[in-house]
Amino acid sequence: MTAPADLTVVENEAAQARFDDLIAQDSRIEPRDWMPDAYRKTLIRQISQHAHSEIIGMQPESNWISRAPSLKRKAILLAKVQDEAGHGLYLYSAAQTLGIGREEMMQQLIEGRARYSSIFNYTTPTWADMGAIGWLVDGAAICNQVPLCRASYGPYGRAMVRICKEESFHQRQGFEILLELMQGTEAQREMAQDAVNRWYWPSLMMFGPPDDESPNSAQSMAWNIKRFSNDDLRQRFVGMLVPQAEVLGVTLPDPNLAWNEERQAYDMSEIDWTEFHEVLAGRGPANAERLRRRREAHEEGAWVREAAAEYARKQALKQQSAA
Ligand code: FAQ
Repeated sequence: MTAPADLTVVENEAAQARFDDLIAQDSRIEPRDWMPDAYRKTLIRQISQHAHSEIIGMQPESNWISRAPSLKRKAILLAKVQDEAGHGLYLYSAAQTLGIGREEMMQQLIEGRARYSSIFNYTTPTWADMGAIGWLVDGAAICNQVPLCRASYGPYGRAMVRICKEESFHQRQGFEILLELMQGTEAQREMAQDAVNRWYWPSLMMFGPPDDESPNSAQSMAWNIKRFSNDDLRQRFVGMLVPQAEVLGVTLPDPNLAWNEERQAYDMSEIDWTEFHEVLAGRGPANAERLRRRREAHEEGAWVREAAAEYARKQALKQQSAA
């Protein structure tokens, strides 16, 4: 008879083999399936960071809701910022299926122990920033996230499908804001170009460090979580931007941007990775402000969470007594 300890080893090996097989077949891993601890941890890391990015990412744009230049623009911006909240919720739910609680993730965020995208630590001093965020930030998000629709973890991939559809509308609304400004007065054109100048490089940093300094990429790609490397996606993004910049009439702020016939890709200047690391270390233009505001919002929302929990408790009691 097999000893229980041996049985566990055998069971584990079978589970690992089944997992490896699903990955090799490019199939989906679902919450009920066995998965290696490191796979679970990587997903919790990436999905929670992504969820936090959506929630913190509401702040730079919410800054302009009360100052949008028309009722139409205000309604569109409100809808977009609400969409970002929805994206955060889908992603927190996907992370919860991996065994981490939402409270724990939120606690990590407000205590400054969690990462969120570097891009949301930049300020939005002008209306044109709403255009640049939509065009560049949502554009980069789409480029990075469309491949994530095929991520091997089912709940993450499915959340991404819906998110990408909405990001596509966000990107277009940003493009349209910039187009309108570029067709306006000299001052409006300057404002649009200035916003593009400020957001271009940070949007390229959204894709993460260069491939040879990206500790997580190789394993995430082997697990079919990431499908392309950070540099490949960044390159693809620049290739998408160039013709769009021409339509807009804006200049991308890189004097070395040039088509390389041999590589069939754009050459570009070196990114200022010192700036990226400074922002990641909490020393970006708005890191402190973003966390302060998130903490306040969390405290202000305490009564809503309490009321919802109490309502759920009463509903459960009602159902119990009915049964
Ligand atoms: N900012 O080894 P890698 C949006 C960290 S879009 C901060 O390459 P990985 C939509 C990384 O976490 C923005 N940290 O890591 C929206 C890791 O740290 P760790 C969110 C960064 O995971 C638009 C370390 O550096 N999108 O929200 C950044 O393989 C408008 C080493 O890096 C996503 O999260 C960065 N830019 O690749 C909302 C997409 N880059 O954890 C509102 C999903 C890297 O080891 C308004 N995530 N780091 O301590 C991903 O695709 C990946 O996680 C990457 C990083 C590509 C971000």
